[in-house]
Amino acid sequence: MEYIQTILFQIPATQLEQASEADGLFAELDGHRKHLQGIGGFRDIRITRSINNEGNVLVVVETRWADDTSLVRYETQEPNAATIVRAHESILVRDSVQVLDMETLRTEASFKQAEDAESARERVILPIAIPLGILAFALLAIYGLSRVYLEIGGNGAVALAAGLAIAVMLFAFYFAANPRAPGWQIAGVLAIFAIALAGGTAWALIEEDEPRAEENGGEQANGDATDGEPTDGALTGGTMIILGDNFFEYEGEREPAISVALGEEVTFELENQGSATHNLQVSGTDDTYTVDICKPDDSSRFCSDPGVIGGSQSATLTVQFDEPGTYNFRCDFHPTEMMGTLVVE
Ligand SMILES: [Cu+2]
Repeated sequence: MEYIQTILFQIPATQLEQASEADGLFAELDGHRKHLQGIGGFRDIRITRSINNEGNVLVVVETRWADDTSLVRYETQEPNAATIVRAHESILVRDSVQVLDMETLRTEASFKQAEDAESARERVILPIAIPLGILAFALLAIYGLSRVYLEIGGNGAVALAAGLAIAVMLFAFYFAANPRAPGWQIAGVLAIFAIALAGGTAWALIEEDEPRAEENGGEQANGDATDGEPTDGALTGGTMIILGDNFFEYEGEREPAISVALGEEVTFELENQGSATHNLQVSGTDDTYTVDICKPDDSSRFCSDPGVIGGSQSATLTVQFDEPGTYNFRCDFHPTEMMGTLVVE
């Protein structure tokens, strides 16, 4: 911080010659410079004048000081620049003398300091933060997308991946064609993608947890139920079929196609995890459902036992096929929503 005494005054152009004489005002200010150099805290004196050649000439005398006490001490002692100027008041424009005490707000050096701090931040922090940010984003994208793809599965995942690839290409094309696109557009696209990705990941993780818990339950039931039963071979997974509101689920798959070994008696555990009433009727040999609500003792078709399964109730389904083929099954209460197939081979 620097303190400055600024003296402003005007000299009529007609008096300039007199002010410049050997014993004139300017010569006296020149001499004052030597005096200033002996005063503690003094830094610099500068005398400037306006460069218009007509009318009054504005003169500025500045003395610079390291601290305000040096400046105040200087101003209370004589001679000082103000008393020298005032001694020549007769050649000045009347009442034109102003004395101002000022302090420096900004200097080139202080600007430089601020810039250096900023460029240091750019030099050190950005090269680390940007790659780390990109890495984190990429990991989130890889992890989240893989969760979402796994959860969707099959053609849906292929379609989503293709759609994403096209979207990325379109955005890349847009920003390549518009290099002056404002930053908020890029940030907006990234933000929307990040939000969608985070949402999709959360959804996939939640969805994934549920069937997984059910699968574990199914595997346990499998271990209990299949002990001593001749169900090896075509039955690849557990024997648990879940009935929900309103869907069949087998090994995490909705509207499942379940393999059954030809000629073998297979018993499935049916667990109604929904709150609605459901059941399971396997279509007859002519691939039709001729009864509204099947009964387990109906020899023309396989039916859940009991034929009506209340919410949170369990049942069994025992099948044995002598003909290979695909046999449809449904819930009699939700025949258009709950269906699946038994693949006998
Ligand atoms: Cu149902």
